[in-house]
Amino acid sequence: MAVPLSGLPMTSHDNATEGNEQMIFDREHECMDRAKLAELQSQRLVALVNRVYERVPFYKKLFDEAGIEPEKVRGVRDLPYLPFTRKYHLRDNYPFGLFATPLREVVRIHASSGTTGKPTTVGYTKSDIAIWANVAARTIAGAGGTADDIVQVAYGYGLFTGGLGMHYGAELLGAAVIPISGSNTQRQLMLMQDFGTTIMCCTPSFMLYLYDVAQQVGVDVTKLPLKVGIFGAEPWSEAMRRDIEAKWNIKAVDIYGLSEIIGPGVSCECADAQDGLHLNDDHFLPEIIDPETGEVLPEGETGELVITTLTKEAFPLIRYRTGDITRLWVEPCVCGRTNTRMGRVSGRTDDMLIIRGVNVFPSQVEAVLLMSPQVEPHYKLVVDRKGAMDTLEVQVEIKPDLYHEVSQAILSLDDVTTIAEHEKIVALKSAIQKNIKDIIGISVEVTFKEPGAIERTEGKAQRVVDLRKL
Ligand code: DLL
Repeated sequence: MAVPLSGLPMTSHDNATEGNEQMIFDREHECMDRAKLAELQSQRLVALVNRVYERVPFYKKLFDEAGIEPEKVRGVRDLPYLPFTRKYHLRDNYPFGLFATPLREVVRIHASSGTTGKPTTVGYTKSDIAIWANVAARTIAGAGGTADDIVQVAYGYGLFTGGLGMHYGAELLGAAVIPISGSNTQRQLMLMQDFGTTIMCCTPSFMLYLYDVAQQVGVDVTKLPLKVGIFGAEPWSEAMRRDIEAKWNIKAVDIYGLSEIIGPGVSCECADAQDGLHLNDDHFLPEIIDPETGEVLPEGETGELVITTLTKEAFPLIRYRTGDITRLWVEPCVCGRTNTRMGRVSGRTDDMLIIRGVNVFPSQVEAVLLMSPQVEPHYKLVVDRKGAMDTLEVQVEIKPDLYHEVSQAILSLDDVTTIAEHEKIVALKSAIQKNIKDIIGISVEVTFKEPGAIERTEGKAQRVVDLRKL
């Protein structure tokens, strides 16, 4: 028997029936009999494989090289034989080479960080946007949201999928959306008070930061009508959940997604159980593989999450390696949902960092550093968390000739900038910081090091030191 979420009003929306059943937005698909679901997934997979083979030259080549004949694919059982797709395939086909529909059918384009200078592009048809709104609405309903709620969307709006994804989901649910986007901390707090926000959507670190600011400006957050937060887009922990829940006196649920697959809404915890993220597997077919061998792992084992988009038109992906480490299980939840559950993302298979919700690859920082002829490609990224805020220090070696011009003391930059050498160094520092902000989208602190100061290794360079304790 499902346990209703204490403290939440049990108001109804279109799919409402009895008790906490009203929290399930798309009962037909979220609570499907697993055998029926497998049939649906199989039908969708067969259609998808044939569609991409016919429409996307990249897939034709990929399948031909792997000896896959689309007409022989019969269903989900054949999935492990299909080749993987990876982030570099997106980069190699930038910007629209993997689209499976003509551009005239595309109604939206988003993008996220690529491994180098160029972003990875994703496109949506009208039907894709409708599916996205549906899965996002499922997540908000699962968190306890209804048409009576006021949803403050403090994920960024723009090329990032967070803002618009949650926005469309909340509207489809019939809730009132406050599309405030990220930042604007004081205004966030003001609107939470004045508009009576009941559901907050943002990164977990931003929610902690917001709390600190509320303390500073004297807002008693426990008096707010806020009841739940839908937090994701970056890794966080059970300890952070407890901290947020205690400070804000709310329920905090974990939402997962990635732009390549659709954006937020791939999976999300229900507020009833907070026990695994319900993965919308009628649209996104998940597998867990051993990242080293590529072999599919049995249910419950931890490995890399691989997703096949079963229904997307403009930008379908076959066996996309997300790089995210997690596990999957299929036991039905106390909330009544039968879809696959996914554990918290516990890490990455690659070196992607998430700094204040922005995905950053060390190679992107390197590409920006290389734009400055005065520095060497020897660098180290030091990530830390000051209060609730992630910080990134970019330590980079300066070229020997410039170093000879300026003394080591000047490199510390802790003096007044009166002499010419100082000014030169200060200008270089701000130029690099500005380039990183403009190109990658995050503020960093650049620290210059003398030539040879960054440790050299014979094997893979250790570029990142992550001091955050999540
Ligand atoms: O972060 C989409 C999103 C927006 C998800 C809002 C949730 C809420 P990308 O910018 O493409 O998309 O980044 C995707 O972020 O592969 C994970 O590594 C990480 N990530 C997303 N959600 C979580 C989470 C959005 N709940 C990448 N826990 C993914 C841990 C997460 N990592």
